[in-house]
Amino acid sequence: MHHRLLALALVTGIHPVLASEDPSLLTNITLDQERIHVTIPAEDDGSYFVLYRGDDLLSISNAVDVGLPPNIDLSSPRDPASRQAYFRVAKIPLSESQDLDGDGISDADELRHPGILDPLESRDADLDFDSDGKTNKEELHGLFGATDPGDATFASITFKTADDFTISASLGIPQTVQDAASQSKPAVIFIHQGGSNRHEWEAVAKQAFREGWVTLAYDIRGHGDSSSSWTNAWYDDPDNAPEDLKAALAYLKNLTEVDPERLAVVGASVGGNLACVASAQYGIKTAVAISHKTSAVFNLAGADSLAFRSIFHLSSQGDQGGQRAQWAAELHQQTAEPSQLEITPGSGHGVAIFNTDPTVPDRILQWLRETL
Ligand SMILES: [Ca+2]
Ligand SMILES: [Ca+2]
Ligand SMILES: [Ca+2]
Repeated sequence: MHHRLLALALVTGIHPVLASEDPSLLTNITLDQERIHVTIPAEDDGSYFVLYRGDDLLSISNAVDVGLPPNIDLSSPRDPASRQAYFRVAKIPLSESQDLDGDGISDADELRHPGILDPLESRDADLDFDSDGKTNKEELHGLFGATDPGDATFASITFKTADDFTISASLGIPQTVQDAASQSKPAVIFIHQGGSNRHEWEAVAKQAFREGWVTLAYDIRGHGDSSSSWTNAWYDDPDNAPEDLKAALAYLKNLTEVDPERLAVVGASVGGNLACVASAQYGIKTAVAISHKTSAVFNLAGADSLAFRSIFHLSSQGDQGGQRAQWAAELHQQTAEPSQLEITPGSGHGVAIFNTDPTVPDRILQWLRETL
């Protein structure tokens, strides 16, 4: 069954223009197996666009998608039961925002918080996405102005490793509507470099949390609040620090909120080495490794050959006289698609490369959006 697009009316201001009178609009309608897509080339002029659907020409009033410029791709599921459907697109100034889902939060406020709020989902208003005790609606309608509904307050938790170490971690579980339908979320583990602790990843973990992902940053044994005294064995002993990561993965897989098929590990230095080990041996979906080292990866894995896949490799140009960049490049060569390599300016090590180029975390987030 195929929908016949009998008419697409583009409403700009008060003047409806039938698509059939403007053939160029029809080039912006595409069909795939599941959905009808309407793409709109639009400048950001302070407006948003709504795709309405109806069963007859006189009542095209069911809002099915909402988007902001630029790159507006509005879509609607194809309904095999109906042979035809009518669509129109409305352009609405953000300053005259509607409340399409009637949840008491304007479309404009919902569009400004993607991943947290949905202008077509009324159940999100009374959720507390960031678990700070205030609902999303209360945050946006605060007596003294709006507060941020996505500012994670991570819970401090501990878990045990198989060899009986106690690992301390920061855990974030975003509260989203999917919980009600018991749909599980992707999860991202963050691992710090040697001599540091889990808080080095806090800013990036907060960004990941905003995406609606469960986040877990832990202290490697002998670091931060985790147990045991300082030892260098965690650098490349396969029976040491890898146990922490295995326990972290087991902990997440045990949470009903987590989709065990969509796990990522992001790490710096020894954390990056562990991310590569997890890619090859622990069945995770994707990884990000910063300032990692080829020999240490193989030592930690206890293996002579490893099949890496889906890793974003990063190093600064000058770290350890350029050796770290070489190792990142050679591990990139050994990684099955998707694999990405970025060599940043300067000589920073681990998360210090964000000081030289503060946009690096954006690309880490983008990598995770595409691969997790
Ligand atoms: Ca709303
Ligand atoms: Ca809503
Ligand atoms: Ca809140």
